[in-house]
Amino acid sequence: MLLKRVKAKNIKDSRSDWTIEVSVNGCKASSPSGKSKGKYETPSFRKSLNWNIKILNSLNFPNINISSFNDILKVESFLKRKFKLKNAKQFGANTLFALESAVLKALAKEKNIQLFQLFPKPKKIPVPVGNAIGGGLHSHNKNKPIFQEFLLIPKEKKFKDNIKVMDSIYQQLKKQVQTNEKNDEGAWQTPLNNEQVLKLLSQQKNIRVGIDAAASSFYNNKYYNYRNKQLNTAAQVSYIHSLIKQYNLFYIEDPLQEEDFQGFAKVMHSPKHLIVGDDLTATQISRLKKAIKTKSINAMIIKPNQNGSLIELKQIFDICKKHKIKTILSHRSGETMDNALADLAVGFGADFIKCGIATKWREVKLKRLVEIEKSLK
Ligand code: 2PG
Ligand code: MG
Repeated sequence: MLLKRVKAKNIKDSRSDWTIEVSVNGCKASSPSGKSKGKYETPSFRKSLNWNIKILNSLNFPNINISSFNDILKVESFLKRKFKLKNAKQFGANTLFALESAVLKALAKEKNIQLFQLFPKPKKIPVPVGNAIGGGLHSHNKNKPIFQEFLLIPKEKKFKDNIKVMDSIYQQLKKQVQTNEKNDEGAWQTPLNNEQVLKLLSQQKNIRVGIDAAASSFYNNKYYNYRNKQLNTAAQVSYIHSLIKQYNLFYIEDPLQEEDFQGFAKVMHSPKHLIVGDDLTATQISRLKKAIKTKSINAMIIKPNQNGSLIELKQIFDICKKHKIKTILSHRSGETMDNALADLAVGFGADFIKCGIATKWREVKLKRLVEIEKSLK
């Protein structure tokens, strides 16, 4: 396939913020955007959204022949040469990710196969990690839990059944959280505090419980700031340990702030619990390598638009597999209607996918996985 007709425009995401949509040979792809952004994320755009759109629309791509996933490297090399970049990511993570996904969609279309089939032997369907109740930066009510996400991780065999379980618990929770407002990711907003929410969740049947503390968002001047208490690092580590024990937490994302590899290592205590890096690792190879060296995590959030390069994303999956780090491919809090995340999760062989439970932007990804699961049989 020759890379022709590359166009870009701005579209609104689920938060009504502007983001980029790229089309290649008529196939469209877009990038989401985050709010609780990691300090080490690749910047979304080179100069600005509008600059990237203008440049893409005026760029003459030479004859780049794409016949496999790895050929997107040719697109990266072209951008590097053209804009004198050390790394194609400097073109802007959101732009690069949208461009590369659009290239892959166009290639799949030309080959008359589905996006996930561009990858070797795609077989495994990831387990969903669903945000049921929210607090932190994604929620807009006055009294809210400090932790950003309270997550449901079902344990049925089939993806289709997993989302049924998630959905029914999500609906039941609506009655118990004292509000029916949804936050940025479609999770219920609530005036309850961390422990009250965890208590509710630990009473649910057939489900594992998780949190994304997003601890950088309430860390200030060496203290973790809660409604009625301030904790130093040592106290935060014991607090997290006590929550793991009391509420039988299976999944704990960003329990400490994004610089604290040592703190994460102290939280790690049993392979039965996933200690997940998100802001800590920021989908960067160098951060992942450091986390491996310091034994800080046994699972990693991977957000395509936090890096930009799908080639690097593949390397990240490979490193994780080699070091037995579980992988969680993840959406952002500001999402688009693009469902490529589902195909990428299957293609890369992700262990989990975090893409919410409710609202149309999240549902398109879940539905796509149900479709893929059916077609794999
Ligand atoms: C997170 C993400 C997605 P954001 O912290 O895991 O849930 O949030 O996209 O705002 O960075
Ligand atoms: Mg997170």
